[in-house]
Amino acid sequence: PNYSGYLMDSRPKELTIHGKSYQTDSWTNVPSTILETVSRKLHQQDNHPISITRKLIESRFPGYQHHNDFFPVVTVGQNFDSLGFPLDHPGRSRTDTYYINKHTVLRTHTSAHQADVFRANTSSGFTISADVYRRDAIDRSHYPVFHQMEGAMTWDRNAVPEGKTLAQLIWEDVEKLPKPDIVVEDPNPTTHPERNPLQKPHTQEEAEAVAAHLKRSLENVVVEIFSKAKEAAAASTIDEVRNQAQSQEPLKVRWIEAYFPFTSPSWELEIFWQGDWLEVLGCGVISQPLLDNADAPSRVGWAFGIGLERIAMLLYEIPDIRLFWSKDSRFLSQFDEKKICRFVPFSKYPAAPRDVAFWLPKVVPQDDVVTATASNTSTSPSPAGGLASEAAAAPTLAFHENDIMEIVRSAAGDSVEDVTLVDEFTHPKTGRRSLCYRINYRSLESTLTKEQANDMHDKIRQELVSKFGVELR
Ligand code: FA5
Ligand code: MG
Repeated sequence: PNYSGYLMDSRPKELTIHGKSYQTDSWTNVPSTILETVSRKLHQQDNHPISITRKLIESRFPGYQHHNDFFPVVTVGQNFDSLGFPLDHPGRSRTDTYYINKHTVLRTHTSAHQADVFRANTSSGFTISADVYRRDAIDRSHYPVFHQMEGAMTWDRNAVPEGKTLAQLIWEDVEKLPKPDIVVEDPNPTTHPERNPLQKPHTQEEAEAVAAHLKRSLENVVVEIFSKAKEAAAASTIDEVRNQAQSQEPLKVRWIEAYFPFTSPSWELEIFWQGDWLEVLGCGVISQPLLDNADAPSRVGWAFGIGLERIAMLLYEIPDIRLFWSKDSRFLSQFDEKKICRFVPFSKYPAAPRDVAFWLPKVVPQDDVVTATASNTSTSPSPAGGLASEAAAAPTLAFHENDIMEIVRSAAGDSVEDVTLVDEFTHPKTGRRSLCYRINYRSLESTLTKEQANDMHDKIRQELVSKFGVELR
C-alpha cells in the first residue's frame, strides 16, 4: 500500500527496512515506492554506471579507506545535529526529508556518517559512497533517491614532527599530488571574514594548506572523469559523437564560495558543460566542533560531497536520471567497467502531457518547516540524538510543491518525465490560490497508451483531493 504519512489511517504501525523494524508516528512520510529502492544499491552493482563512476573516483584517492555499505536509516542526530544544522534549517522539514519517525530519517546526504567515521579513527583519509534520499522536484536531473560520495582527509596536530608546522606538513602532501592540467577559475581569497570565515582554531596558513590539498585532489578527479569521457566519445560507433569529441573545447572548471553548517571556509566546484555552469560538489575545511564532538579534537582537514549521478551523466552522456533505475537490458548491457563507452540512447517514446488545475484549501496552515521553541542559529554541533529533535514542533498539514511530486511518483512511478508549474493565480475577491501543473507522461521503456496516461492522471487528481483537500478546476 502507498501511505504518505498525511493520512493517519493508512499508516502502518511499523516499517521494516532490511529486517529492522521501526515504529511509525505522526512524522512518518516515507512512501513504499521509496522503501522499495533501498535494496537496489546501484553503487555496488557490478558494471552499473553509478558503480563504475564510484570506482573511477575512488581510484584518485589511493590509500584512503573506501566505505560502501553504510545503512541508509540514520538518526536525526547523525543527519543534522552532529553536523551543526540549526533547528530551523529547511533541510529538517518534512517537506524535504523522508522521516521514518520523529527521530529517524533516510539519510539526506553521506555527511550523516562523517562524525561516526572520524570517531572510529581507522584512517586519515576515507570515502563513503551511498544512496541518499530527498523529497524533491521531478525532472530529468532530479530523482528522490540518488548517490553521493563523501570524502575526507585529516592531519593530526599532535603528530607533526618537531621543527615543522602543521601547514608545512600539509603542503608537503600537496606537492605529492599530481598537478592537474586544466583551466581553473578561482577568483576568491581562501577565506573572507564575512563570506567565508577562517575558523578560530585554525591559522590562515593551515586553512591555505588544507584548501590547496582539497582543491588539487578534486581537480584531479575532474581531469580523470573528463579524459575518460573523451575516450568514450572517441570510441563511439556514432560518427557525430566522434567528431564532436575531436572538436571539444578544453575543460573549464571554477571554484565558487559556498556555505555548509559543517565546513568553513566552503566551496562548490562547477564545470562548464553544454553552455552552462553545472554544480558537481560541495566541500570545505571541516568544522572543528564536529571533530571535537567525534573525539578527534587534534585533527584538522577537509571534506567534500559529490553527486555520483551528475558525474555519471557527464561521463556517459546519460540524458535522464530515471535511466539509472532501469532494469532494461538495452540500458544495463551498455556498461562495462573495463571499457567506458558513450551511452547510445534507445528511441524516445512519445510524451503525453496532461494538466491538472486546482484551488488550494481555503485555510492554508503555516509553512511545514520545523520550528524550534527557542531560536538557535548556532552552527556548533550538539551531541547525536540530542535535544534538537525534542524541541521540534508537531507536524502541520500544508501543501508544498514536493507533496504533488510525491503523489505523482506514487501513482505513476517512473512514467513521468517532469512536472512543472504552468499557471498560478490568486482570486482577487476570495484570495484563494489556484495552481496548474503540467505532468509530462513519458515512459523510458515503452509507448504509453492514452488510457494508461489517463488512468495515472485520474489517480493523481483523486489523491490531490483526498490527501490535500484541493478543489479540482
Ligand atoms: C551536500 O549534500 C553536502 N553534504 C556536501 C558536503 C559534504 C559539503 C562535505 C561540505 C563537506 P548538496 O546538497 O549541495 O551538499 O549536494 C552535494 C552534491 O550532490 C551536489 O553538488 C550534486 O552533485 C548532488 N546532488 C544534490 N542534489 C541532487 C539531486 N536532487 N539529484 C542528483 N544529484 C544531487
Ligand atoms: Mg549544493
